Amino acid sequence: MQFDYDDQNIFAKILRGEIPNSTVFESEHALAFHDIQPQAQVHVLVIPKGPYVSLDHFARDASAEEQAGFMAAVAEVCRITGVVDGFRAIANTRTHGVQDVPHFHLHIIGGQQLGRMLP
Ligand code: D5M
Repeated sequence: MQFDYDDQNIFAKILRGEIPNSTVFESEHALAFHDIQPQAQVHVLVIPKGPYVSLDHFARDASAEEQAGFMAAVAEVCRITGVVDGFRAIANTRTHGVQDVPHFHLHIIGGQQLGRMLP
């Protein structure tokens, strides 16, 4: 599978500081910020700083250090947002997964009781 990264996507612009974001947590390898269209009381996006299009791209090509840094950021977001009663983590991927922004991002959604997901 060929992954072609478009560096004009909106999250690439956020990473370059070209457009603002509401940062929750930042580290060497990851940035987490509030989703602009929140679907629940907590809705944070965690993105790697590297140029990865999707979860499968990141899982295949990111270094162990980048992957560990990303997962550490997820843990920090969970701690900061206080989702002790649970949350949902979603990585919409390509067309069937209805991915709008072609830079890998994990939605962390919670802060309230969620409904069951349908396909
Ligand atoms: O959804 C992409 C998500 O990214 C969607 O929930 C809106 C959010 N979004 C889009 N632009 C911004 C900015 N500028 N700040 C914060 N959040 C944003 P997906 O279908 O998973 O690709």
